[in-house]
Amino acid sequence: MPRILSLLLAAVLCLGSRCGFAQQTPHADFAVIPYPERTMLSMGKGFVLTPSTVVCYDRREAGARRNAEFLVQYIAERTGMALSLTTKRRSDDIILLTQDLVHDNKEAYEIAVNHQRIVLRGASASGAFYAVQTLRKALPGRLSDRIIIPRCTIKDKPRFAYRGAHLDVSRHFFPVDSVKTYLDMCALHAINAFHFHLTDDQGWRFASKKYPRLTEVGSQRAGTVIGHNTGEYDGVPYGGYYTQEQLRDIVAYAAERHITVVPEIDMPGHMLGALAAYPELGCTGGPYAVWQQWGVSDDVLCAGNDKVYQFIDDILDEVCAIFPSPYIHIGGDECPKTRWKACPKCQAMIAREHLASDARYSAEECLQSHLIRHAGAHLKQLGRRMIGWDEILEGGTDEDAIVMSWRGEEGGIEAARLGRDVIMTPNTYLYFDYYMSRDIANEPSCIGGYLPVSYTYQYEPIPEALTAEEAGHIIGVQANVWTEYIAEFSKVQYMTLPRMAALSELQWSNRPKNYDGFCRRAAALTRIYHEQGWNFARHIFDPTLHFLPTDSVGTVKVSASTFDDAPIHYTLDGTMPSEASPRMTAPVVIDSTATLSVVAYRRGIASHQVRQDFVIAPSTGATATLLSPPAARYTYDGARALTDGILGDATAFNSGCWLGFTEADLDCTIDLGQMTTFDGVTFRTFVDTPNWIFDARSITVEASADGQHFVRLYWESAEPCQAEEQAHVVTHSLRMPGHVEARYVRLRAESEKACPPWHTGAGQPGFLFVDEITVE
Ligand code: TNX
Repeated sequence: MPRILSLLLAAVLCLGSRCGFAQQTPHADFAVIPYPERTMLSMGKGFVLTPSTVVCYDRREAGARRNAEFLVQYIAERTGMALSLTTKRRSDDIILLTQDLVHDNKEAYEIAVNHQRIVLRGASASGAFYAVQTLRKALPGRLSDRIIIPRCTIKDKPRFAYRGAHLDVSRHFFPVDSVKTYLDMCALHAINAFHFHLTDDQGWRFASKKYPRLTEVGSQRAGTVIGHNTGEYDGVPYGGYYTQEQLRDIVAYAAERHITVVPEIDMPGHMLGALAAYPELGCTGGPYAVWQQWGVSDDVLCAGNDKVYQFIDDILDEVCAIFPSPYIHIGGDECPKTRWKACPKCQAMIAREHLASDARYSAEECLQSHLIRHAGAHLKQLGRRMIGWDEILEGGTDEDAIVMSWRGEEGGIEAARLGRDVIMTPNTYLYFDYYMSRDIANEPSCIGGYLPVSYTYQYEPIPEALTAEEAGHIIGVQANVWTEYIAEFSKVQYMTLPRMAALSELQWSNRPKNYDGFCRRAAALTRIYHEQGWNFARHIFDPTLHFLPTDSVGTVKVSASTFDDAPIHYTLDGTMPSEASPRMTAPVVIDSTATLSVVAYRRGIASHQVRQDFVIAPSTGATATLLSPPAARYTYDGARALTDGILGDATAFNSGCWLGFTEADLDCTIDLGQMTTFDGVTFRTFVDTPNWIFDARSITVEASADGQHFVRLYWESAEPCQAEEQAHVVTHSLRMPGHVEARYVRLRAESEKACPPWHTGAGQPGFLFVDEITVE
């Protein structure tokens, strides 16, 4: 990569001097997002783009004219030059679009630049479209009537065939123009599938001719909850829907940008929008209301009622008539079985269809799979394939169902092993409704979580656990934008950009990762965001903290960097660093409780302030070793989190600070480095029973001088949890029987193996979330 850059620079400088241009002549840079597979720069003159350059296409090639129009538009937006469009070839001063690349991947393209012409050659209209996007992104983004395009050849193709971005228009509604802007955002990032989440508990947005009340009643709610399900409502009626004509317009707009609109009708849960309109579709008959709060409702479609199956068929017929997508999403997520267990019709259906429980699945889970299979079979008759969230695995799935793995990667792994095609969209990396900074006080309010751009960028969509054959079932990658806490489209953009750039790299590029290089390219891409008037987050410009192994227990060692080596200044008292504050040129060692604050300055302009509290105990920085692993999706950087001086925050279990154990226990040994006297051990747990997270059922502490022979110092046990407990932190301060001298401390905390009978997960394993163990 540095070699390519320096070559590029050399080529450009050489070009500049040969042609006698001043060095400031703006030049294109093909280090774009997604990063092209191969870029070969050559010596010699490049192409000089001027207003006399023409864009030429072949009128016999379908979609060619539209591609050419896009290119003319982009060049005008990025440079101010208005080029003309032609079908007449000439030998000089021309950008030629063709679709005659011979390649087995229809989205592949090549770009060849010499001093006479630029040829954008796609293996199809889509391939040519991606060539156009690459050239667009390579342009310098500066008003100019002379731009040098370096002489080069680019060969590129996508890694994954399905490259998705999702938008929830139910929780909040976004008008057609916003949806089109979202499609423009997708196009810029070479995304080819728009997952349109059209229905949910909070509003039905798809106008049905056969069931008009779905929008008359189901698209409107009486108000919206204030904050995080506070029980207070704003009382402001809210609603909206798309007519079939508008939906067709969206489909056409997407198609011009080589994007398939994949509609989702979420069933059998998340259906209050429909139930409010047609209460006879529910188990109790209602009355129901379009939901004003967030979460998972117990009221779902009645799976024992033939009318419901008819409703599903009818709606899918209408959906398929509007959306030509080969895939249709039927949801399938988060469907509580409470109503079905008590519903005579559902129970009769279970009996009639012999949907008995087995070792793995309950009868109600089999009933869910019965309903989902019905939808899948109907879609098949219509020549379409069904996509569902990973819950469709419960009770079994049909062979051609496509599974979207959202609860981490586990569902995707299971599905691939079963031979099902999979789209990876794990919430741990690809939920753009999660916070992208830890400094949530200075962020617009979000649903929770912690998902900085770097997490998304680091994600590898093919799990290591899969064989090559199983890996072949991972057909794509997608990110989701749920909008419970996103009421304005500008906030959709803020949450999405530039995380979408990281997504785009995962979806398209197969090159080795380099986060700093990514940030440099993303910074260039933000100029297009800016030109387009799109709101975007600026965290990539902030310093990144690096937590280094410490040289002495009782301290932490931290460094900070930016992708462009902008100077970083810091303070240790939590105040905003100014350019007069010390510069962080080497790692800082912190030996007492402090707040580190770092800021990057560029031409006098400060980045955000990145702050980190450290609570230093005598054992901070000691090596922690886990004897049983946390759940893969709650492992993050592993055991080091337990002694890093950073306390898990009290707002969310999935903020990246807390290690989450399920089926396994916390079993951790801390090496204090030398014989140490102590009389207390403290550790913290995060309890949040609605999210299946319980406190420890028993705690054991042992100590050892040699790491081999341990002596038990402490033991306690606790009863099962009696009632719902909202998110909170419990600090377990354990007093040892006296002063102990040891080098190794082993702490075990047993997780809840069976959720208590009153809990929705009764009998199934719960979670234990732990952070920061100290020995003092
Ligand atoms: C889970 S992802 C949901 C959505 C929520 C989302 C919030 C999925 C299939 N279900 O209904 O909006 O979490 O992050």
